[in-house]
Amino acid sequence: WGALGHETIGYVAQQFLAPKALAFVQSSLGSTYNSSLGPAATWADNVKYETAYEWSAPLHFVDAEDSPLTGSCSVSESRDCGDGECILTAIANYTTRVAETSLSATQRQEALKFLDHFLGDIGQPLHVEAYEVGGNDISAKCSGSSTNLHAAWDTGLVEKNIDSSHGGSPQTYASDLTGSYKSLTSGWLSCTSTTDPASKRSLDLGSRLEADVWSLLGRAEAATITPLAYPLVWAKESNAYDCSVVFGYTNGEDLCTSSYFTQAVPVIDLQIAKQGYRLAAWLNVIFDGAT
Ligand code: DCM
Ligand code: DCM
Ligand code: ZN
Repeated sequence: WGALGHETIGYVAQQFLAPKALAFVQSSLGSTYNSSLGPAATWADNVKYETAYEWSAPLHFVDAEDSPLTGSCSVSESRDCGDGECILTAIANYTTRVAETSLSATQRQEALKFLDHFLGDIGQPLHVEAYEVGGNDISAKCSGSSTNLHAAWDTGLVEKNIDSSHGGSPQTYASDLTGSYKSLTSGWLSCTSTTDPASKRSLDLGSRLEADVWSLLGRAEAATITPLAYPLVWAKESNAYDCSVVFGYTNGEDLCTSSYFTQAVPVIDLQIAKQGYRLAAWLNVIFDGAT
């Protein structure tokens, strides 16, 4: 995703943080980022072009060597992330680091900013696809401008959607999404069948999807987080869209002014809302789950 998509995901997540996760986010990010996952979500994209952070560029995606044009979509950790340098392992790594109290405040802030960003990117179908360099090598048109398929999904389609339906603002988009998807969120967290809400102690989410967050916290308390399992589930879910809407354009179609746009928008809305909610749930498990 581009800046607007990432900021929206951060703003969605910020609404659902449990007390300890919220306290960590606020003090770690501080005034530089207005104490919020929204403004901090784009940091990882800004630094990847700096020499000092070049190493982080491959961590924004996983090149799934599947075959979306023949209807065969899949993600495999061994096949697609064999060198251990992809978004799956990055999420596992920064999950450990954000909670590691022996690291410096700067290192833990960096881990938080990477998680804030990578839980977003993993929901973008073309960040979970090797074909034509994740669509970067497929030329496309968006509202009359020349672009490529990847960039259309990162920015062109998202901007048109935010401008035409959400007042041009990522904060407004985030609150619109939170309202529309409230009843669906429990399914977004489930990826194993084990549920054990062992001890519903001091977490006070008020009306904010308390039961759903607790069902994940319960699993974590019972079994500890398995850092790679969840990212793989999320990756497979977004990769599946590469076999439906993503490559379903016709030649020369303007992606942002045609039926393609109408089909892409519900996927973009869902993926952004879902990853925002999962980011909050993830941080809640890390910071509030073990109390
Ligand atoms: N930082 C940032 N934006 C940048 C570069 C760095 O917010 N473009 C943050 C990341 C670190 C801190 O500032 O937490 C110090 O970064 P560094 O160690 O790269 O100087
Ligand atoms: N990207 C991707 N998969 C790849 C290569 C790149 O998802 N195999 C993403 C990262 C950026 C965008 O595509 O969001 C553009 O990449 P770059 O800046 O490397 O051209
Ligand atoms: Zn990115």
